[in-house]
Amino acid sequence: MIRLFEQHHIRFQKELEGYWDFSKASSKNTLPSSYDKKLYVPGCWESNIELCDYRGYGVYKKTIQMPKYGNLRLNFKGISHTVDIYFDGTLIDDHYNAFTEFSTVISNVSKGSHTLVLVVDNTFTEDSSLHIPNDYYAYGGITRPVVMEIVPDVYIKHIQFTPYLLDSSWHADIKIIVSNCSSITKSVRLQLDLDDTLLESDISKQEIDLPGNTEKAITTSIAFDNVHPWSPKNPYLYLLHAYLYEKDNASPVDDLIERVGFRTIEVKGQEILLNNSSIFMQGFNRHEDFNIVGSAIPMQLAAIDMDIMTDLGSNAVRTSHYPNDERFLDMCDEKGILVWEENHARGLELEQMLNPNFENQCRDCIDEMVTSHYNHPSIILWGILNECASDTEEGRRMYQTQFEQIKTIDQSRPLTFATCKHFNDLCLDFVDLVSINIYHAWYHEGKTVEELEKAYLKEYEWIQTTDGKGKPIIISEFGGGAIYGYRAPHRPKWSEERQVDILKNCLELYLNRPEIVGTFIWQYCDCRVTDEVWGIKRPRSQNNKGIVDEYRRPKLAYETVKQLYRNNAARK
Ligand code: ADA
Repeated sequence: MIRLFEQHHIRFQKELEGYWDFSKASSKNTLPSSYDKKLYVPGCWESNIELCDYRGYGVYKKTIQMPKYGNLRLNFKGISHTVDIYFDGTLIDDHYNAFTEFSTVISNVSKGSHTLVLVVDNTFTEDSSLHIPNDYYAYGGITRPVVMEIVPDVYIKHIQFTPYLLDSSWHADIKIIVSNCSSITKSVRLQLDLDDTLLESDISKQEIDLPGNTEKAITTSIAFDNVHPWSPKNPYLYLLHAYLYEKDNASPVDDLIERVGFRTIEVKGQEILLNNSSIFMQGFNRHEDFNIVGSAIPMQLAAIDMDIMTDLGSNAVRTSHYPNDERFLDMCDEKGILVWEENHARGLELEQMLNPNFENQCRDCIDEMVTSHYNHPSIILWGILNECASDTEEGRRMYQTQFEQIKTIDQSRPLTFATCKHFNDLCLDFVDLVSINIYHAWYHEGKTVEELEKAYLKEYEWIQTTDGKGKPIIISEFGGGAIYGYRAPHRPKWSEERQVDILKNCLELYLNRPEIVGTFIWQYCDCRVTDEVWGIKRPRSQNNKGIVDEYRRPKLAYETVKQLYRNNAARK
């Protein structure tokens, strides 16, 4: 499955799902002469028993059929974590980061068979500043869908839909990026409809001249009558369909469908407002990890996660700590689940942020995340740099650069980041909401609600002396570890009983503070961690703070969280 909705009625599109030839390789430049395995794509190579802890280079090969002569566009939704792409033996592209999509266009491809070879690398080297030994696993493989398309010389590359209210009626700014992959100037025109109703707009009368090998942004603003807003309770979605016509052609030569929702999100005082109504986000931090399939979670299993989180009474999810599979975001759009999506980074100290690749790799991740996920109404917050060096001047410069980059693409969503630099953070002026990761009952002392409250208030009062003063607060991480099946009457750490106590006391405090607008439990499910460095710190080489384990088996705390979240939802 490519998306949860059709994105093209005109453009040829085909997912390259199925077995690909596979071989390990000793380096990224040694293409194998033979392939000894077939691995299923999408998938992690760790799902193959002989590769379950393989860290190295894996070469995938697929023969593809071009049904006709034309421009071949390859769209890679996620390859973990670095890839070199060869087409008919020629290196045509490369990409870093498992969690963001990218595309490449090969012009004038003949009809018939062609060979696609992907050299995938999940090693830990200086070249990788974000995929490092960490408290989650850096899988290897083609972990999200690969899609082949045939596009005309000028095609629709992106659509950005920004809804807003003006005198209580809905409007939207619409930006359409068209790309000319030929070397000659082309003249085209565009047309838009919403759920098959033609949209009258100035762009449908515009002839657009596009020089060879350039892109152009075409913008318009449209007023909409009688549309239903998107909200968690009524997640109303519309299909925005853009058609591209070449000069004098009566029929469109390309199209792109985006699914959109009419909603606004803003921070006012110590509240976060969705369509001018105050909301409270109660949810989880969710790693994309489902035991035997690793990070390559098929949608049937992602749907199980959606059902479990909904059953628990949660209305929000944080994509800790990287951009998520867009099909999961499609599910959040349909189910009305609120999303905090963040760029890829976890717990990098200044020395790691000073890796010469770090700033460019963050820049590319942010650009790809915000551009490709822009239209999801469920995404209400952009986050960056979880628990990085926001307590240093050099780190502050990088936080500022990244927030400014997001704002050049999207001014419609509030910004935040999860800090653990308690009493020392230097970056609270950059955010619309202050988000803190606090583990008083786990890493630090403090068991009773009173002790937790004392510790929380001390930090809240400090925040009021900084640029975070008066801003809404999100408790972006809190919780404790529990080994599934470990029960002990004296409620020690790692027992399920202790996790109940921690979450009960934390939620009783955090759900009842007026300045707190969100709670994200750490974490939804147990997840595999990198054996290097983290294996010794994490029993079973898993981060065991899930409410369910890596097989989605509920722990004792499941019912406690369910009751507290559901009661809170009923009150709000
Ligand atoms: C941090 C981090 C999480 C996880 C958590 C833990 O807050 O953001 O990714 O590592 O600690 O389990 O300790």
